[in-house]
Amino acid sequence: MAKIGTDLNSFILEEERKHPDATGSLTMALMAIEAAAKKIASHVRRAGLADILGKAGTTNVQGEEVQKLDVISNNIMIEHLSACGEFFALASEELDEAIFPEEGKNGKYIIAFDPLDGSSNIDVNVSIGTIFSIQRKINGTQEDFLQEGKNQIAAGYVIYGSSTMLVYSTGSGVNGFTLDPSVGMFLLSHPDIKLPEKGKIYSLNESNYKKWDEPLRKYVDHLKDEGYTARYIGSMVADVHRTLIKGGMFGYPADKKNVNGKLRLLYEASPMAFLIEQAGGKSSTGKDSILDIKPEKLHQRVPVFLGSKYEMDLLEKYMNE
Ligand code: AHM
Ligand code: MG
Repeated sequence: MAKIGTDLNSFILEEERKHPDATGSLTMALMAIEAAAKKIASHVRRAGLADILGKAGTTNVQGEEVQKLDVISNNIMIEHLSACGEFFALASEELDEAIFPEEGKNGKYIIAFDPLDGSSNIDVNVSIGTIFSIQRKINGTQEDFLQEGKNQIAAGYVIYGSSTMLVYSTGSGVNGFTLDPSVGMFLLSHPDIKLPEKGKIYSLNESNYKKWDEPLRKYVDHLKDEGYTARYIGSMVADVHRTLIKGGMFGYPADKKNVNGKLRLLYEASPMAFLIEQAGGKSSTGKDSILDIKPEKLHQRVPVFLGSKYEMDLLEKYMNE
């Protein structure tokens, strides 16, 4: 196992060496994500100042147009992911359709991302994040994004919390790196993350309780009867990060109003399901693994449950009774 403190670039190169047939494409792709993450982190850290220096849609004291943080993050992702030349196509929560950068015309991969998830938390200084999912290019059309999550080549997120972390997997476990601001590098801080078999926390937006179906209500009541405690941040990245480390469950279910739930399959549910399963946990729609869903469209929504084995098995028992 790599040593704590190993920097992300060395770690990625070391992983590449384990695959003698690797061409270095994935390495370049991951390094582009890392560069974008550092830039977005520096903007997120100044978010409060943006209010003082000028709001979105206005000009700041330097007379520059002030952009919203999610627009800035989207532009940074597009700039770096395009320039690296490894991505044939990019899909973003912020774009209606996929884009095909000129520099990526020979790229082997495609990437779907949410540049800044949890945007309702920006104004109140609570953790937000960037989520990404890398798949292989097949035919070179937008349809290539409609592959099952289990085919992901890599997936991960960056959390802008009390520290900035990058957590990712290429299909052989999950590793977490913390940005050391003094050297500007991500350093391995959480090697080979594994969820406990059973946790103590449930995490859902319980204000929707009355809109949930009966089996889900009974399941949550069961967890409470077993003594579980509640944590819900309302930033998927932060809620999933806690679940990866402490176990328990996180969910954004379907309800009477949102029949497919709220979260998006390609750049929220699927990459997080990949990480949770790589870390020994389970993902579920309530019936099957999220990684087995065949997507039908780019911005499709899906009910999401992620967590430790015990809580997920119990959920499926209630949901399928
Ligand atoms: P966003 O992509 O508009 O930021 O919405 C996604 C976020 C997730 O981070 C979070 O899990 C969920 O929305 C919270 O929704 P709610 O406020 O309904 O609980
Ligand atoms: Mg989002």
